[in-house]
Amino acid sequence: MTERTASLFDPYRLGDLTLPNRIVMAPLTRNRAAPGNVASALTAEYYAQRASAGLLISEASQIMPEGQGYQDTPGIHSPEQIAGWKAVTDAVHAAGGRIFLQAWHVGRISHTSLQPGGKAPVAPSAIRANTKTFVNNSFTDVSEPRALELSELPGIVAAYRQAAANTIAAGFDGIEVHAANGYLLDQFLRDGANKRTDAYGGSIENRARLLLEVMAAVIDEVGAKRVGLRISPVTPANDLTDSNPQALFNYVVEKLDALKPVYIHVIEGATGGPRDVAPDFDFDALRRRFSGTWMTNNGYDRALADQVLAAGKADLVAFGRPFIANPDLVERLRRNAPLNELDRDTLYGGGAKGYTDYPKLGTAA
Ligand code: 8OZ
Repeated sequence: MTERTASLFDPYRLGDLTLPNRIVMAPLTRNRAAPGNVASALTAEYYAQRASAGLLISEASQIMPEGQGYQDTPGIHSPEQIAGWKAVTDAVHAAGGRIFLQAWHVGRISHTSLQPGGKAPVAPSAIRANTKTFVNNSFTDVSEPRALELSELPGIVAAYRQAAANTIAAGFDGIEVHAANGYLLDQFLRDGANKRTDAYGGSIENRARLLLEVMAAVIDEVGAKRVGLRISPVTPANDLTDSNPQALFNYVVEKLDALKPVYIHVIEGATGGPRDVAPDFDFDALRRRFSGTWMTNNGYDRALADQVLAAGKADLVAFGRPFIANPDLVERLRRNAPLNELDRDTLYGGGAKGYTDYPKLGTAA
């Protein structure tokens, strides 16, 4: 018998879920939450339109008020937010799909105008990032953060645990912990942003401590089969640097393997940008350290996805921007059909335009 290599269109068993294909919709920030940072009926329609993906991952959603860094991003901490998301997950399930929530704390990538009481955003250390966020309808420099006290860290872990419980209460199939792109958990990991001298700073073991505690708490709360993780080992996003990302992420992935999250989702390269920003970084070294599902992302098209699946370098492939403009991306990839073009002016904020109005194949534009 000849063995056929995996295809994007083969089903895949992820924990207790059967995905009809290997195509994942990556988390995509769209800044369209209703007042109270609640996912709206339009958001339910948007995700339901994309339910043919093997798995949908929601846009990043703050686990607590302090975790917000951009205007109009949804949360997963209030009863209204849980109810808003429940309507989304119901719509996705009715359309035959599966959806994880991406749980987010921005740390220092925020602005005082979004923080409770107008206070400083929180971070591992009081070091401002040289980057901008989107508040009051304009791009604005992020605020100077304050360093979290050691005594506050159990509260951060508890907020992730509560967010995981809320995620399941909202009907999601699982939760993805966002440890990528220079946000709070990534800030703790990296020595460019983490200058702490306590048990959460200094050595790689110490810098990885908060992430590993969060993962252990979330897994304890909802079960490892419903918990994934996103990392971006080499991205320069949000002004975050590290002296030795290979050693750091080799350690992180090795430790995570013992916790058995259902997947690790890796952004290969600069988020939304070049895949080859760090040509010497060995992503295979990470994969070798993890026995669970390996999900890759960043700049994929069908040819590249076919190639990594055939080579056994990934189990699932996440597509980001192509899913914004192509609700039926799965069918278009299957047929090698042309893709709709992305309208960059409607990426962040606004209403249905550039959100729920991209045409499917065979329907009028
Ligand atoms: C784009 C705009 C704002 C936030 C990320 C959550 O990079 C984001 C994000 C992306 O992970």
